[in-house]
Amino acid sequence: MSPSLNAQLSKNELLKLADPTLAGTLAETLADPAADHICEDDEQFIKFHGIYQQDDRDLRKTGKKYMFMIRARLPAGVVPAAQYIAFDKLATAYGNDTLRITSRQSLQWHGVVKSGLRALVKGLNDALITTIAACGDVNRNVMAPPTPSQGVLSDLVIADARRVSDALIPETRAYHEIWVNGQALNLSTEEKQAFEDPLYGKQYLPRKFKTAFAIPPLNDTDVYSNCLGFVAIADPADPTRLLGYNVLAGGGQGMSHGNAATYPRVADDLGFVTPDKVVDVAKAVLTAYRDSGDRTNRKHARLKYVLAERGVEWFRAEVEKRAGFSLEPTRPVELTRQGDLFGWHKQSDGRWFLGLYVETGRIHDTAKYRLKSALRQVAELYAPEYRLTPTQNLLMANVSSEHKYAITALLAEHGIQVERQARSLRLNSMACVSLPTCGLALAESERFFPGLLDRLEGALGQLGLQEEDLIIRMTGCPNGCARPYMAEIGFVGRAPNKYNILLGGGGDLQRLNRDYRSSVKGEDLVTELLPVLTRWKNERIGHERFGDFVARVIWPEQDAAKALSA
Ligand code: SRM
Ligand code: SF4
Repeated sequence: MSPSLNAQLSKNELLKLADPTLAGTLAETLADPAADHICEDDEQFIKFHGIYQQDDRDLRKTGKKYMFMIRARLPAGVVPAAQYIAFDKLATAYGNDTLRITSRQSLQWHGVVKSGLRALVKGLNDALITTIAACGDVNRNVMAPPTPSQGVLSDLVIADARRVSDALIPETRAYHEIWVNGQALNLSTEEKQAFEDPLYGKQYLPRKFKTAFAIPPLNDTDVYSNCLGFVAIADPADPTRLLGYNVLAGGGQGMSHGNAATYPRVADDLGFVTPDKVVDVAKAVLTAYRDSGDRTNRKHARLKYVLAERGVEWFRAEVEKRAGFSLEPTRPVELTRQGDLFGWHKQSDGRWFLGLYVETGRIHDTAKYRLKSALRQVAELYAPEYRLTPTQNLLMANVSSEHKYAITALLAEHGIQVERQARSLRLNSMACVSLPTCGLALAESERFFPGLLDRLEGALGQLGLQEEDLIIRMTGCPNGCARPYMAEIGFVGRAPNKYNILLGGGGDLQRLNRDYRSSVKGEDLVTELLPVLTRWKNERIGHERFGDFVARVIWPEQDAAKALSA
């Protein structure tokens, strides 16, 4: 690399170049009982190991209380019972006694102090779960439809998601040495600098990279919001036969307030590939991004900006060149709705699965609702497979008829109903973690959202709209971790207790919403929405969804008002 190019690289790029093994000084700091936190450079390396250094923001006034968040790598969100039991125990022993289902079908442990960090990560590895590449400038947790209702096709797609996930894992030995063997990587500085990952090279990716699979007609993985998407195409004559996938590229959500050069984006269609080519095409997309993404400005480094600026034709040609084959034309397909199913449903193999609503994805115990204890006991007694959904909910899969009633009874004893668990507006909605753990939060999200939904439910009840399907998402900042820009109603944190309201995403999660109001106080959000909800009730056509009504009626009005004032 020329000295001038080097000078322009962002700080993260220089760090990766200085130690491509990603070991940093993590082993040394872990071995030091006096250290309660890791240094700034290691904060970047440790992300590639699936870990974030955080501090409890509720306690900042009295000084920084350091702690760590650990994220697992769980392709398709599949968690066998034995692993779940281990996860639960680790959360109690080393975390804040909760587990958090993420918006990408993974699990997080929060509130882990440094003295428990290695034990937790080692415990996960002992349960045969890795955290490598759950964060960092690499391919993240691969999403795939968790609902077993699509039978054989689900199994095939989950298997492909796993293959892609495995093929895109970085190869550094640092992770294993530090967390599993509990020792430093035994290499000199020169040897470390000489390391080169066969796929990622020395500098890994310019930024994070996200992959998801979908099975039509469901879009439960929000496939258009991912860097790389695979939409399964089944044989119309035999829906159990997987013909291949439409490949999408260049979706993303994150943006920054007041910076028009950053924006959410819906992915473009690249073409169709057969299942045997899935890994090759994933590698081709990833390396095309590796070599074309912006490494000077991390706010402009995601794949979506490459697609937006160089165009889909250029990118497709680049992918085809690297893959060594041409993509066939995209096949016609329709994704119609989000898709989590709640309550008991029969699987195609005669067994059952139960969809459970998990408020904001937080698995914990309260006096009346002991979800954490219940999930642990069900896992111990009946060993179903747990599956995490991209809307932060949980499925218990592969349950026999004889266990179905016992599980229902056990859940009821813990205050959990399996029928009518909540109204649709809650079931389809989600909020990001935000305060007190997220270092980037500008406003509350997870802790504020349930109360907001209560008030919204009240207002919808007065309009007779309480049973309507609505996709509502909230985040504590514009980074978009709960994918708020795809929602029918999105609330995005702007400052403490202030939110932007965005309206008009589609029920099929293929259309971005648009700004409606900015910097609204938390207590005024429902009042701001009431006029447009009332108009929806009075002016909708048939069963028109809220997002479609906004796009049909409100957006043209906003455009006309803008044109007038211009
Ligand atoms: Fe996220 C950063 C939590 C899904 C876009 N995200 C963060 C951090 C790690 C804050 C930080 O960098 O210090 C948050 C940790 C909070 C905490 O205390 O746990 C965080 N993101 C989450 C999770 C846990 C939200 C949740 O409530 O479920 C999700 C974990 C998913 C997983 O298992 O891998 C999560 N993040 C997302 C998504 C949704 C998705 O991927 O489908 C997005 C938008 C999609 C996208 O990437 O475009 C997302 N997170 C971001 C961004 C903005 C990136 C950008 O391109 O601008 C950041 C900030 C950053 O990377 O600098 C961020
Ligand atoms: Fe934190 Fe913002 Fe992501 Fe919410 S959206 S978890 S506040 S980074």
